Amino acid sequence: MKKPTTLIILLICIPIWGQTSKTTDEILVTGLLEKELKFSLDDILKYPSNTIGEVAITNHMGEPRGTAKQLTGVLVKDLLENMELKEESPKRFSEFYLTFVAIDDYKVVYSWNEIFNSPTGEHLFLITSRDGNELKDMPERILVLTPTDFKTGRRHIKGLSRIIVERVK
Ligand SMILES: Nc1nc2c(c(=O)[nH]1)N[C@H]1C(S)=C(S)[C@@H](COP(=O)(O)O)O[C@H]1N2
Ligand SMILES: [Mo]
Repeated sequence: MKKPTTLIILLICIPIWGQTSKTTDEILVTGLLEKELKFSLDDILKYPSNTIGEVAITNHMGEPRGTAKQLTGVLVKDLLENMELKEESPKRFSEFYLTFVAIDDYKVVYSWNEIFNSPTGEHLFLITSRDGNELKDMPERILVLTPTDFKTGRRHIKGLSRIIVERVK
């Protein structure tokens, strides 16, 4: 009886352990850019910090998944302020979109306009502290969150690893 019980516990625990251990320590910004950008945890902390407070995380059904507390964050648009798109005409910046890719390949798309030319950009954060943990101690790092979303879980990106800049065909 002992062995199967141990096996069952292991089978339950291994996937949970796997999910929570996928953190990242830097972000690479690549794609249709004049120059690639790279940000370490220390680089992120150099940008202006914003107090966010509490955000309820809801899944795609709108069901509560928990509350993220004591949040502070850096705006993605501040971080990417000096990003230079490979495009001469500002008019055509509207063709660009940024794919945020997590370490487990979870992906979320933001358009260039959404980030740099809409109220959403004022609420698109890289979280720099959560639940009393500073960035380097956050189990979800590097975490992206847009508190103004209706279903906040969808763009609650844990373990952000890359931002890929592309344009529509
Ligand atoms: N890296 C990564 N982030 C992710 C996901 C994922 O599979 N991988 N799932 C998303 C979905 S669909 C939801 S609803 C929320 C749930 O947040 P939680 O896992 O902290 O409860 O995380 C989001 N962030
Ligand atoms: Mo979800």
